[in-house]
Amino acid sequence: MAPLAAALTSALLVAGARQADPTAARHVRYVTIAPGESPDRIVEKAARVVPSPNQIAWQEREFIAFAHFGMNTFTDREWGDGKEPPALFNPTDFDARQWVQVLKSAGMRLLLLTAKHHDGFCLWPTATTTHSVKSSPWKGGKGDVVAEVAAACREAGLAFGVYVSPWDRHEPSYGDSPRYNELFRAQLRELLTNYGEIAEVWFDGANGEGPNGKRQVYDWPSYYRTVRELQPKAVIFGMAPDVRWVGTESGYGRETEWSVVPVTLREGAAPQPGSPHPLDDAFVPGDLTAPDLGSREAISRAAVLAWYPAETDVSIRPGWFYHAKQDARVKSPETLVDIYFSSVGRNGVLLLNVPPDARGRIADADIRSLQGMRAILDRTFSTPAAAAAFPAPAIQPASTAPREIAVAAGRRFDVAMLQEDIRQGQRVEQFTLEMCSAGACREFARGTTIGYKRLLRFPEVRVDAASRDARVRLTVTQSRGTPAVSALSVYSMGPLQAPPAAPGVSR
Ligand code: FUL
Repeated sequence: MAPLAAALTSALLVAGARQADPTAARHVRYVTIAPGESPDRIVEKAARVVPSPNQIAWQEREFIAFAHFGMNTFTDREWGDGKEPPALFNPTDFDARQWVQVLKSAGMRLLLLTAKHHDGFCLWPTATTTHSVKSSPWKGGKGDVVAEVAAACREAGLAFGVYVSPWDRHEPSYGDSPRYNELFRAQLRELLTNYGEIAEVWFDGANGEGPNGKRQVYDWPSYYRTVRELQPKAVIFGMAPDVRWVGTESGYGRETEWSVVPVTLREGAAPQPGSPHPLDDAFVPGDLTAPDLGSREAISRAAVLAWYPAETDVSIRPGWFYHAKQDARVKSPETLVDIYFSSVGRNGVLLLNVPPDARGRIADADIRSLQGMRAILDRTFSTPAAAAAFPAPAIQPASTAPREIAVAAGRRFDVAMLQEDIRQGQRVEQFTLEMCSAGACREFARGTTIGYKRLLRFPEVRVDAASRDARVRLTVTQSRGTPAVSALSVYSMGPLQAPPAAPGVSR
């Protein structure tokens, strides 16, 4: 670690003398690995990969909402087959402001709406097909769900995003690849032009084409180009190089979650270092569901490493769409808190689905759970038992020395929050937390990766009422170069009821 730390520090100093941003020379969006490069060199390169400004804005939202709403809400299904008559779509009491009010008070910062699910029914009056709200009885065919939700978000200061399923079971041109690609781009163009700022575009990987089904070859780079051109601040999720699926729909991310992971490029294609989106033309959407994506072992086989962080999607109910029969199976506040710790607290963004019902409103059971979750989180995080923020190493070289924060006598805590300054990359591989007092230290928790945020729970630690010098000590025991830990705090939450096993999605 020492030679690399020295190299980084001197690079920062040299670069700092030359230009305003002292980190620019060392920080890159991706690295390529030549055959035969040593494991140490690969680790050193991985430590230099950092997020784009769009990825930073996405990560800092932490907790975001999904609203699965559409034809399936009215047919009581999870996947429609595209043969549903538009006449079925008819919310009786549609209220986008109610959605936004509920989700915002739960602490969510963006709302992603299923503008088109696999059944192909469009929630906006698209010019590309008649299979849309325009052909429905809702508001006499003059309604536009996307417009109403986008406006409600804007009004409340929530970011807005769209889920658009490339797989389309209704559209006749689907499978005639160039024709459908053009139609899909036209749909994107409408969504990305007519509804204000779009912060996230969600490209689902699900594709249920059977052996006799039509095979559509998606022109991903052309979809990315459309998004980049029309919404330069949006991140693209899933089948795209900005944000990856965490790999499960349970809400539980990996215990060790790296944001720097290997990505696959098309044979013969190269990244474009000068582009703000250097991987777009070469990126191949792949399966990133393996238990280990970013360890030293996993990156040792990579050809390209990129900043490709995890989004953890999960539904508050067993299904993604609303079904009245699942009203009693809404996840409890304690389960939601447990999920929060295992997603936001494991270097991910939590994307929690709260599906509006056939009235077009969020149901009471979901509201109650969200309020309960928020109350626990607020009670826990509003007042730390002890906290400190550390200066960014770009200003002051990072340190490998243990970090300590003082804790007052009599304090109790059972939660720790740690952050790395991801603008410097992700470097911490292992750390310990100890309680130190009267010349002795006792370990009370340990972990692996930190990344943007790490939350840990542990049996309550009590500081003696007579203690005068109690400190929480953080020691990074293994890292990729000099760690850049930016925050450490401890809180008191109290025991959570053991959450039941997460139920799967039934179709
Ligand atoms: C999956 C879809 O098939 C589900 O219906 C849901 O939209 C989920 C978020 O993504 O791939």
